[in-house]
Amino acid sequence: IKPSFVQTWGRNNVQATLPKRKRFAHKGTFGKGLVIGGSDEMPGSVMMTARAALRSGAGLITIGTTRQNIPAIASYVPEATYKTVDEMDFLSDQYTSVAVGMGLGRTEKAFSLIEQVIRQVKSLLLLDADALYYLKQNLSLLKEREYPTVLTPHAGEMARLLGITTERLLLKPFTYSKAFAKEYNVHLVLKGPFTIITNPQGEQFVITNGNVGLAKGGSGDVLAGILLSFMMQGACLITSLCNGCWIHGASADHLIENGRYSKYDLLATDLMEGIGSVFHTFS
Ligand code: B4P
Ligand code: MG
Repeated sequence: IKPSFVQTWGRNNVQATLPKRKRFAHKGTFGKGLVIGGSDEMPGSVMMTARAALRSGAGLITIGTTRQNIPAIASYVPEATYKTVDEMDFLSDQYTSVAVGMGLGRTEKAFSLIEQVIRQVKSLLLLDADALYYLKQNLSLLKEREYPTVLTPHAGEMARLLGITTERLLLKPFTYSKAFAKEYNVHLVLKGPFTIITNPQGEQFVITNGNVGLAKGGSGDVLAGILLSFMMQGACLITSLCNGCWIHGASADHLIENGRYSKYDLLATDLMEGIGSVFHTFS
């Protein structure tokens, strides 16, 4: 048996690869990102994704959501610009990276939007939540994409994509991740107490920080925003994903270790202040 070693991505890796903020940079230097999500019933996710992206260094964020949602979201993320989902033109609008799926819902309209995004977006694309749900019946679309695609399932979502039970997936999460990433030519972030990141070549890293305070609705939406932001800021894609996952876990650890919150009361929106504190620890 050939042993396979999976490297843990830790603080030293982040220190060595974190994108630098150059003195004469402008907002365009840090990318133009689009977050598509939110429905009239679930406006919160897209708010958290967009705010987390801006808190993690993104230059410009546009939110694509329903018209009715915009006033509420804009009061939480005034730094973003807005488009209604009907106004978006994926072929002509140029974004460095796009994230889709958070709180979008599972209606025919949502699924049609997700399909358009997967087919037409010519940049880095992150699929989460309802976009992963849609993908189950449409996995072949991934093979047609000419630009990198990132999937961010938790174990339940990953098991569904694979058509197996969560228990079975968790017996061999590295093996299943590698096979899937290779077959569908995607970067895969399998979230959980240990988060496994795999690229289409089958290289893998594991993130072991974070804590059970993150086991609460919304923390995945915050992660999607951090990842989008790192994707927008360039660098090798797997490095960006590893750094984003590490910062997410470290933010939760920082807030709890410093007594700001506990594993019981930590909320996903609290992570926004943790992100800044973690960036402060890097020179
Ligand atoms: P969903 O509706 O899919 O939950 P969600 O909106 O995706 O939550 P969110 O986006 O905030 O969190 P996510 O897990 O993406 O839930 C629908 C159903 O799926 C529910 O019935 C739920 O019980 C089930 N379900 C959810 N997670 C499952 C799982 N892992 N296995 C089986 N069924 C599941 O992102 C959470 C983030 O927090 C990730 O970054 C993760 O790495 C981190 N995190 C969570 N727990 C952690 C821990 N103990 N330690 C460290 N990090 C942790
Ligand atoms: Mg989620």
